[in-house]
Amino acid sequence: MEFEFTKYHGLGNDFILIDNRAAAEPLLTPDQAVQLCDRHFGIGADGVIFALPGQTGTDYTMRIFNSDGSEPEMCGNGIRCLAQFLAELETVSIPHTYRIHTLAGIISPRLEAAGQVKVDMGEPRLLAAEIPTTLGQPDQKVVEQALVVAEQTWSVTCVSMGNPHCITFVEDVAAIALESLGPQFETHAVFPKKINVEFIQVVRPDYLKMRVWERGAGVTLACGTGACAALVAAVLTGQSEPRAIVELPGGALQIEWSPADHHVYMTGPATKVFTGKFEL
Ligand code: ZDP
Repeated sequence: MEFEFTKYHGLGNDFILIDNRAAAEPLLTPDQAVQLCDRHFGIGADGVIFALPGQTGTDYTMRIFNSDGSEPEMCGNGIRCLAQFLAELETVSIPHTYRIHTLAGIISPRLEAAGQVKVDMGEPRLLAAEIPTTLGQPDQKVVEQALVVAEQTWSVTCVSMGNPHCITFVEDVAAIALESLGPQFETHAVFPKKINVEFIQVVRPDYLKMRVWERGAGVTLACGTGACAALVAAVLTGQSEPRAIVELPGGALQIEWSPADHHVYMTGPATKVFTGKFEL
């Protein structure tokens, strides 16, 4: 069978987008997604995103498979790409807000001028049981808890943006051995659903630098949910203002944890790269 796809990226976090509006289940299996994400034997991407019909009164449903075939609840860079993809399929006028059903609840990306998308990411979830992690008490926040990884004790803060994140503040993100530390955090026994791993350098209270190891995808150039989780962790630990720029290897996102409604808002670009066809 022949499939059409469009390749998008959000700050170098790249995805294969599939028009799945005519069917309620993804047109591809997780194994096929792994094959397509392969950068040597496939198209190459950090994940495959499906634009499915809406559920529970929403405009559309987003499903995503990571490059290892696992299915995360949410994807921040991905939902900006999905919004641009849908806008192109339907030709909408700007600004336009979509309500998208995800495994992390309803998320609303808003298309703005100059290819920017501002996403209402909802409220962060902070209790240990919600992350989930067995660090600390289930009904308490996980803020600056000691965690031993690679024979070193790290002070970690955990935040769920629908998907789980473990944030560690460091002096210099460039000095972190991400390739070796990332998988050891990701698969640590205290994280039953595994974890996305962010190392953050606070440059100023309104400017954070981040490097990320993603659950199911490894080192990526950017992670939208991770940038949101990092800003929340920086506010919880008194290091940042509620609005800051988060600089990732692929570029910068503007993140705000609104004191008014406690939602996190993420603003950044989503860029179309090319369209193509493949056969499976
Ligand atoms: O939670 C996970 O398993 C992540 N790998 C999902 C993807 C997150 C993403 N990078 C983002 O931008 O939020 C797409």
